[in-house]
Amino acid sequence: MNLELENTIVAISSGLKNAAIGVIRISGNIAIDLLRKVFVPFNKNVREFESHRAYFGKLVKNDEFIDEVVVIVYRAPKSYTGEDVVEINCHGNLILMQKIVNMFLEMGCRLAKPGEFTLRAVLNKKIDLSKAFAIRDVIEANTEKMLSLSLKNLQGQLSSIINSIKERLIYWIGWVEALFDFPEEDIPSVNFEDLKQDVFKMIQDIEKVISSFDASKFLREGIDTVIVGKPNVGKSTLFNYLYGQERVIISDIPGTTRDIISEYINLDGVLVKLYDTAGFRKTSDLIEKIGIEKAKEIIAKAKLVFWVLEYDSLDDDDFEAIKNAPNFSKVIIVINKIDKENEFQKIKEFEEKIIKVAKEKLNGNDFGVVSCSLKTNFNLETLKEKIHRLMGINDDVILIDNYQYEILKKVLFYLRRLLDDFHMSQEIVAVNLREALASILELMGENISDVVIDNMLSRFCIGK
Ligand SMILES: Nc1nc2c(ncn2[C@@H]2O[C@H](COP(=O)(O)OP(=O)(O)O)[C@@H](O)[C@H]2O)c(=O)[nH]1
Ligand SMILES: [Mg+2]
Repeated sequence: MNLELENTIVAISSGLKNAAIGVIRISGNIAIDLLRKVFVPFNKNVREFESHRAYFGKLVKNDEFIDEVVVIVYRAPKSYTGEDVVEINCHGNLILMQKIVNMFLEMGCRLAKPGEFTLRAVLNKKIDLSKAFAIRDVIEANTEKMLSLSLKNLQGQLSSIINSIKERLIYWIGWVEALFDFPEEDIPSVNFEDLKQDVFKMIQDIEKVISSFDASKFLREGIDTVIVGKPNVGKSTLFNYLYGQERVIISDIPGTTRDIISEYINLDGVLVKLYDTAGFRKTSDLIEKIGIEKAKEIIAKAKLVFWVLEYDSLDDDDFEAIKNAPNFSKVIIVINKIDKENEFQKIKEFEEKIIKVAKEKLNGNDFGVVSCSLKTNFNLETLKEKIHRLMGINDDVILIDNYQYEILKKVLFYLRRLLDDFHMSQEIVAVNLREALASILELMGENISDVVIDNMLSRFCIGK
């Protein structure tokens, strides 16, 4: 890909909508010269733009007044991109903002691609790639949880782990390669056991990050979640409870819900796409049959399944409902209507029976059990906690995306191979260390590939 780094780029950074204020960003070596041509400061004493200062004035092009604006100039290398950057704060009218952008295009700028300012920041080593991805995540976060975790990466959580591994790899490469060149007495008195121990620790650090991948994915993409069960157990009541309002018709007539109903729901910071389905039972009703078939399709791709049971009742229809759950999905077994039982002991016994049955009947799925009453709202908070716990979502999650996951797996591969082949030769150790380092550099954006560039340019918004 041709990055055309010599071009000065321009874009609207504040979003393509009308708002009180709009921000236009320009980055590149002619940015400040161009500003000089069209900006007239109200303070007559201003001769030259100082870095990191705001100037109030007007934009004028060929004697035409464009807008009153505040401009901020950041001189290279102390700017977001590492190049000269100008930020124009104008009135946030879309037509006006486009006019200003056009003005700069006519003077020789090029329109920035999405994410191109950030890409330049990476290429100019202002930030590393994990921080660049964190910036994207902060901008795109659609729940508080996602936001707080991406802010952690912005502050360097992931960067510091990767950076530490990078430095240790560099140290060990230096040490091993020195062994080739120098007699042993000139080399620091560490030994191969220390190297092994440290590689082992690196593997553990990376495994910890990788273990967050599923949770990262759930947070980023939302969780496809389906409520299944036989008729009348309380599926639609559960849907309405989680949705927070009456969305689905609830009745004691079995077979009330026939179509699939779905809504996006923010469950304590986690985005869930929740599906209510028709109850599973043998039926001659054509519409109900179609509903059940559709439900099976939804279950087949669900990441999370609520299997709703009614207290003290378990039969073939219950099992039919869960039969199509894929083995990768997590299952929360909701034993509903426990308000019908006064004796706590009996509820406990039923729960135990269900746990036993679940171990037999599920395909090894991770599952949790919650006994509750959707009528009296008893124990419903536990239900939400269970979702977080089962999906691995907690404050320790380190957000990574597919790209980072794939590279981390590569690093793991080389480090594990290093340990496996340790006895063979110093050369083999050195080769594996070097391969691991190359992947780590790729991860940090120091050795940036076209894949990363495409990834960044396609997944960022314009102006960032
Ligand atoms: N006693 C009791 N009744 C409930 C509870 N939850 C739901 N119901 C009732 O069970 C019936 C069936 O509920 P619904 O949500 O339509 O079940 P669905 O067919 O599985 O969608 C309705 O009359 C609900 O009011 C509960 O916790 N306790
Ligand atoms: Mg229903």
